Order: sequence, then structure tokens, then C-alpha cells
Amino acid sequence: ATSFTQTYASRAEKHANQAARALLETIERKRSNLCVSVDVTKQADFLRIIDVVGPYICLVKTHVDVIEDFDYSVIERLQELSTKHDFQIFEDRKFADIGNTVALQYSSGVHKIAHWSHLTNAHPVPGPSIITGLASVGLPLGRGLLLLAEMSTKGSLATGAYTEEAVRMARASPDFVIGFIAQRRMDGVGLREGESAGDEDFLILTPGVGLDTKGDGMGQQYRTPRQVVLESGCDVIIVGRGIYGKDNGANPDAVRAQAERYREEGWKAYQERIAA
Ligand code: 5FU
Repeated sequence: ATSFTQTYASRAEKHANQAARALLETIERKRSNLCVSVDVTKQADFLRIIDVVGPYICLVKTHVDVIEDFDYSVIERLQELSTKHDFQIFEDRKFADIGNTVALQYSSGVHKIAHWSHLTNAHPVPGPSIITGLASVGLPLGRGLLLLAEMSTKGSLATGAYTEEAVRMARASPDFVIGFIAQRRMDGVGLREGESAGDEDFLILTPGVGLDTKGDGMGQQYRTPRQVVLESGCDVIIVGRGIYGKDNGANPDAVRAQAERYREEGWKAYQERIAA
């Protein structure tokens, strides 16, 4: 069986990277492949939304640089919530610079991302040295990296040969690169003649997921959990505004209801997939 039909639990057993294993185990334990993206600018909103959705998710995705009243206590609260509700943390930092610079951006500054974020991601545009730079910080801490092989936005340049090169870069660093931000499964993509996929198992985390709208008027494009997980073989659905709405999650009951709804849809699609 390919990773398309394997259970999260069986994939967890075989994964060499600690962060990948932890995520797969969390998904299985909580029966949730839902990641909530919490893109709000006030600590209070950020922490309230996470406390409400916590029971229904495997992963919280952050953009810590948009929190305008940020201080490091937000991270401590986030870590407490991660323990309380049993979820992993993914800072969607989208690193894109030379190895030396990304190592500094990852380890240092105000946010010290490597110290608390189990997963982060990078654009493959600088080439393999971006992985070397980030791995020098992240590997000793047991972290995992996702490469942006594709994007959800209209007109994205991350297609074709670029996507294939991203997968080749990942294949060359299996200890640290655990998968992709992408819109579909990537097993075997970009293999050259004579190469085989072996037992590679990339995790596919997919943004651009929404049940009620097709886009946001700023280039975002939404597909349903069923399209993403069952039809395209992705592993984790990433949902932001579909869950916390237009009012920064002011109504906790509404946020909870949406989180339950997306968890249910994502899990149903997965169960159909492994039965295929
Ligand atoms: F890499 C990507 C991508 O291709 N599309 C995205 O939408 C990342 N994202 C992120 O997922 C984006 O930065 C938001 O944080 C989130 C989607 O939020 P939404 O409210 O569900 O549209």
C-alpha cells in the first residue's frame, strides 16, 4: 500500500523524524486531521480561539509576526494550551533566504521560532542550502521542515518543474524534510529515470480549505476537505477563516461548531480514503 491508503498510525510507526511521528500519532489519537490557522492580531483573540478549537485539532498553525501585542508570554500560553489539548505547533514562517540568514531567523530574534514550533516551512527558491541552514538549528531540537511545493493561490508560480525540484530537494534531506505544503500527494513526483520512490512518505499539509466559499477576493482559492483528502490524497487540512470567521472568533460557540464540522469532514474523507 502507498501512503494514500495507509493509516496515520502505521505511517507514524515507520517515520524516522520525531516531529512527523508526533504529528501522525496526534492525528490518530485525536481522530483529527484538522489544523487550525489562527491569523489574528491580538494575543487575547489568538489564545481564546486556540483554547476553543484545541480539542478538535491535531495542529495549530501560527503567523506569530502578525500579533501586534506580542511578547514571549504568548508562546508560553500557547505551549500550555498545546499540552492541555494535545496538539502540535506549526509556525508558517515561509523562510526564503540564504542558509546563514534563515538559521538566524529560525533560532533568534523576537520570536525564537525553533524553540517552540514543532514544524516550520520554507520556500525552495534558494535551493538546498536553505535546508542545510534550517536543519543546523532544527534537527538537534527534533523539529521538522515542510517545503512549499505548491500554493493555494490563483496564478501561483510553484508549478511544474519548480514543484518537481522541490520534491527532489526534500528527497535528498529525508531526516529533516518531512513533507510539503501542497495541493496534492507528491509520492514519486520528479523521479528521474532509474530512481524509485522506495518507501518515501511525505506528509502533505494543505491550506485553501473551506466549505462555504470558493475564494476570498484576494487570490485565495478554497476546496472542500473531501476534495483535498480523498480526491487529492492530502493528509492535513488547514483551515483559517472558515473556522474563526470574520470577527476574530468573537463567538466561541460558533468557532467550536465550525471546528467540529471541519474535523468531522476531514476525518470522514480520510476513512473513505483508507477504505479505497
Ligand atoms: F502556503 C500557503 C498557501 O499556499 N496558502 C495559504 O493560504 C499558506 N497559506 C496560509 O494558510 C495563509 O498564510 C493563511 O495563514 C492560511 C489560510 O487561511 P484561510 O483563512 O483559511 O484562507
